[in-house]
Order: sequence, then C-alpha cells, then structure tokens
Amino acid sequence: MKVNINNVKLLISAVRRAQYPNTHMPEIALAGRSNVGKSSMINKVLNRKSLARVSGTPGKTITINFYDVDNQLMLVDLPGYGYAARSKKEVEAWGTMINEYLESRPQLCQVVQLVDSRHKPSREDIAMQEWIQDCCAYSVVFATKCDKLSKTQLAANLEMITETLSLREGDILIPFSVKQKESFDAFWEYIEGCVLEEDEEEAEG
Ligand SMILES: Nc1nc2c(ncn2[C@@H]2O[C@H](COP(=O)(O)OP(=O)(O)O)[C@@H](O)[C@H]2O)c(=O)[nH]1
Ligand SMILES: [Mg+2]
Repeated sequence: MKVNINNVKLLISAVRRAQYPNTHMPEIALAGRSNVGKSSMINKVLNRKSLARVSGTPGKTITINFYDVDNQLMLVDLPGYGYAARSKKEVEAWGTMINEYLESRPQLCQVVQLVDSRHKPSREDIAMQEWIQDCCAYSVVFATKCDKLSKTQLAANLEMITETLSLREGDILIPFSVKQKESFDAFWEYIEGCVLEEDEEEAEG
C-alpha cells in the first residue's frame, strides 16, 4: 500500500478526549522527552518544512496533535515529558492527558519512542519504554539527531541505548536524523512493513 505524503492535514491539537478525531485509521503515536525531535521527525517524514512546529525552547505546548496522512495512517504527536521548568500542575496535566490517550484509544497501533542518540536514556525514557513493553507486542525506538555522532560513536550509543532501555530480541531500534535521506526511507520502511502490511493482512483474513 502506498501512502501519498502530500495529502496530509493536522486534524486537531487536542487537549481532552472529547476532541480526539472520530477516525478509524491505525495510529502511530510518537513519545519522547521534549526537544528530542518529535516535531522535526514529523516534518521530515512528511517532507514538509513546518507542518509541525519545531521549537527552540522546549515543552511549551501540551496538546496531542493528530496528523491525518492520506486517510490511511494517523501520526500522533504526544506532548513531551521531562521538561524541568514545568510546574507541578503542568506535570499533572501532562500525565492525565497522556494516560487518557494511551489507555483509551483503540486505534492506537504502536507507541514509537524517540530517544536522543547522544545521551543515555533518562528515568522517564525507561518508564515510557516499560509501558510500551507491557502494552505492545514489540517496541520501536528511534534514536534521533544521529547526524551529531560519528559512525563509531553511534554504534556504541545504540548498544548503550539497547542496554539501558532493556530492549529485547524483536524490538526495533533505528537511528534517525532530519539531515539524512536514509532516515526518511527507514521510517517509511518501518511503517509499510509493520503497520500498513498488518492492516492489509487483517483486512484479507
Ligand atoms: N542536528 C539535528 N537537530 C535536530 C534533529 N531533530 C531535531 N533537531 C533539533 O532539536 C530541537 C528540538 O526539535 P523538536 O522537533 O522541536 O523537538 P520536540 O520537542 O520533540 O518536538 C530543534 O532545535 C531541532 O532543530 C536532527 O535530526 N538533527
Ligand atoms: Mg514538538
């Protein structure tokens, strides 16, 4: 199945469940700490400059953004965690919002985690990964900003990330950079292999 990435729209930036779109396509949610590169990834894989807002200062918006990709796939940009300058109230609001989505969305097909390829995953990254391992058949992690590392450093860090997140056989860890064409291909290869294919199989039988 081919997806036309020119046919994309931001359906809504939702703050509560009642605002989630009433759609039936499979959803891929992107989770990660603020500033890890979620918005940049969305722009990169949809070949757009500024569909998703990339911010210099992390964590301003606490919304769940639903991007309808060609009526076939929804990319869901979850609010980032781990933004130190947030108040207790904001952190609570974040928790409620993200749980509400993760626990009540039947269309959700995979939570894809983004971690910064340069750093050891944080406690919050590990907690997110544990949640994914509990709820999904396997986990998918993208290691972002890999253009900032040499090949050798990247290889070492991918091992460190695998270990820190306790990734298992069958889990997927993919290096990602907005500056590299391979990353665009790698993302869509994952989507076409794991998401749209499965969908077709289900439809067939
Ligand atoms: N060098 C490099 N910078 C990146 C990459 N992805 C994101 N960034 C930068 O990281 C910062 C945060 O990105 P953003 O997409 O807003 O992160 P979000 O908070 O997770 O949505 C911005 O300054 C981006 O330009 C990447 O692959 N390579
Ligand atoms: Mg963002």
